[in-house]
Amino acid sequence: MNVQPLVLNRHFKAPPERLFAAFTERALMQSWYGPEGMTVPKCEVDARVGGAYRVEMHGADGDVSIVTGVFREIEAPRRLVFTWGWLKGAGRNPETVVTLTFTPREGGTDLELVQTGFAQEEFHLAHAEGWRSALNALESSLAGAPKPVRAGPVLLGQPLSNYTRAARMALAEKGVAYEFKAVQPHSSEMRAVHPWGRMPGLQLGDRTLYETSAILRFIEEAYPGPALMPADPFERARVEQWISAFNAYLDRAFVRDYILVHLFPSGADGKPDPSRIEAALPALRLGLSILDKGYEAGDYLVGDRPTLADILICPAVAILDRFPESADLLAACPNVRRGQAAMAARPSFSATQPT
Ligand SMILES: N[C@@H](CCC(=O)N[C@@H](CS)C(=O)NCC(=O)O)C(=O)O
Repeated sequence: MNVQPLVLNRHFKAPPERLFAAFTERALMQSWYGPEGMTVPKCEVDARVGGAYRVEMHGADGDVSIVTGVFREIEAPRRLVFTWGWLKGAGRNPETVVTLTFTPREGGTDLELVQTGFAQEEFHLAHAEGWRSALNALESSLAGAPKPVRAGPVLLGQPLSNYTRAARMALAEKGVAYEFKAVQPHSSEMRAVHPWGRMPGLQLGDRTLYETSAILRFIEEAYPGPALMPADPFERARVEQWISAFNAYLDRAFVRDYILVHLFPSGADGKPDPSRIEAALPALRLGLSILDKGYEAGDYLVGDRPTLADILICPAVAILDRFPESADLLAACPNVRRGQAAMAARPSFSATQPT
């Protein structure tokens, strides 16, 4: 089907150089790109012929659209041609081509925008609507009222906390730019996000989330990047099964009743209380043996790539390696060690290593 090109003309009270820069410089692009109401927390641009750009636009509901392309022609400040494709959001239209012409007139600039290559009429209409709104935003930005750059997510917690590390790993796996604030549990900052004062908590502008499994699911669904949940319903349920089992049984057996006894020793001479260690071993042994069976012959608990289950569990297992009784038990769990090695090789694991 032959869909007409989209042609928009608009006059701006700004010189061509300034307008040209609004399409080629990162900070300026963040100040207006995308329809009104959307913000641009992340933008990368390499304004050379053959160079790429990638703009991540966030809506008020947390919906994310990502547009990306490559510069084909750059004649500053008169003409700019770039490809335009959606990685996320705005349907599945194949890549289109945008040509911008900047003509000086009466101290300002006439901008002509031509976009070609629409596969369907509905994409032409959606882009016409989107560009009209975006050009309104550009006009406001040039007049000194840039879009607020909504802050990216902020994760609160402690680096050594296994739950905090799991949330950080999920953010890293998705390539999400986020701020990490190391705050103490039960501090006023932590309580502002988590009513029980536990770690971690996630701040999204003025909205907050707590409970690691909720945070992990949000990260999986709200951000692009590799899927951390399988597509198959049964496999998804198996991931949920491991998440639930970790929260209900393994975290207690591994972390609360054993690791914390080592990390916060209450015995004589500042050593871990041997009776508490002894008491923790049966549940630790049982948990590890169940986990060991769970891997079967694979590197991951479910399927052939990491899921939220591996991400949730691996930070706790990583700490088990540090203490004598658990290290001995781990030595007898080849599948857990293999799974752990697969996770430890990931950049998300090294990037979140507690120091
Ligand atoms: N159910 C919570 C558990 C969070 C949790 O227990 N976090 C630990 C750190 S790994 C914590 O805040 N400990 C401090 C405390 O218990 O006072 C979740 O899944 O996020």
